[in-house]
Amino acid sequence: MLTFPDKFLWGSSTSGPQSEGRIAGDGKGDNTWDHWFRTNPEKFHGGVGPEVTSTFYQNYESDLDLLVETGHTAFRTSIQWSRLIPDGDGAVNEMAVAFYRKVFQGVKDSKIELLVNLYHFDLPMALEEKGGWTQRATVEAYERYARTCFERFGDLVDRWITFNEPIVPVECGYFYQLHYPATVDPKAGIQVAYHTQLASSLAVRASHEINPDAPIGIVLNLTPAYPRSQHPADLKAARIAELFQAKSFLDPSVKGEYPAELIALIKEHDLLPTYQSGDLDLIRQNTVDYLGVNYYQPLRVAAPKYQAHPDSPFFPEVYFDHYVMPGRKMNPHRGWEIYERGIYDIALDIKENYGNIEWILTENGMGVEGEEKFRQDGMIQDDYRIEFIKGHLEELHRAIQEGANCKGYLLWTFIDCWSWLNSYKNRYGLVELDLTDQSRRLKKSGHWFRKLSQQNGF
Ligand code: BGP
Repeated sequence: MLTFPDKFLWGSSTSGPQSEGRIAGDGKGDNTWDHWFRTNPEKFHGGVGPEVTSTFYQNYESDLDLLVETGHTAFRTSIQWSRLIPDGDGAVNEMAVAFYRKVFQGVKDSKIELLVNLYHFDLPMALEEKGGWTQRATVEAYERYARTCFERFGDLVDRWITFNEPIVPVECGYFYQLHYPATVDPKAGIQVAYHTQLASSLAVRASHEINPDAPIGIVLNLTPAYPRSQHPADLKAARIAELFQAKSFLDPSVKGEYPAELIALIKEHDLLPTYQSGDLDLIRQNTVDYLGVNYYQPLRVAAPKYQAHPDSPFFPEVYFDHYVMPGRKMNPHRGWEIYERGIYDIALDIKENYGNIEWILTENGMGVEGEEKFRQDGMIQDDYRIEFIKGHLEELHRAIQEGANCKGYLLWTFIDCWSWLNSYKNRYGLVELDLTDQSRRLKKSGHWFRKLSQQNGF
């Protein structure tokens, strides 16, 4: 039996844009996903957009009962900026305030620790139309939005989160064309990354002013970059990949400063963002109280085989190739590598290089396409998910024994939810969602998770 520390948190994560859905008259404004689905529905798996998702807006009361039934002692969701402030800046939608207050109160009444994220890839379209995160005005609007959240919900929220995986909209929006505005513009991408960090630091400052007792953190998708070999060229590739992928937000968020090598590389490509005097002091003075870590799969890299064409726009992959390790263990239902040991390595990195700051594993999970095929006697028999969770928990437990400061494990996700361009392709939930009538049914893992939480281990 592996027993976790006292008061270890057991729960799951979801986000507003992936679970709430929209109904007529709810006052929600468009975010970039609503807009993009209207103009380019073909980009979304199966032509399924963000309109309905898992109807949490209507069904939250019975869904909160399911949190209890599946043994949650912690729950993480996000406020949709475009629901609270439909135009991104300006008037507050009071219906949204009422909705979030009811949800948060319900979570509190169930004695579940509540983590609330302010931003999960969902920029209000009105701000995107003015240039989005490339503009300093968006940073200022975000700070006003964050302050509104702290003032309106501060009495109900246990832990705040400024951003979820902030590197993802940078990579996907300005390099790989997987998020709106789906462009290739490295200069804009780096400006966006910088503005996002600045916004996060401003939110930390505001939160400390308004709710000094509530910890505030940032959620990063961390993985060490594993080099193909110990060849110096592979080691260099891994070091640089990690600078872009992880340290670009990890260092300023936790240490209050950017790695000098990252700044030098960006300068070399003439991509330094515009900034104002005082910004770097602000980042230095407003570091996070704790860290959220999302971990699904490792990043493996090798030295680049080819040199980039001089006319090609800058990509971080100038410095590394993605590497497929022979014999890797796969989740065949999602196409991602499974490498449980990654958790242990992340934990030790945080312990040794980031002051052993308190952290929570805020996402980890196994996506499965076509999960209906595992139904037997009316229930999804997701033993593969239980094994996946156990494997990662063993590594987490080992790290905690060695002094890692991890306070909880949140699975992605609670009820199967809609996921960006993948829509409902990959199911992750402890609870199955039937898309034909939106009914919910516990999976085998939902029952198992309750026991895990009750026993504080397995
Ligand atoms: C994470 C995101 C989540 C969720 C998850 C699963 O990176 O934070 O929002 O989407 O990935 O992704 P997918 O459905 O593409 O497998």
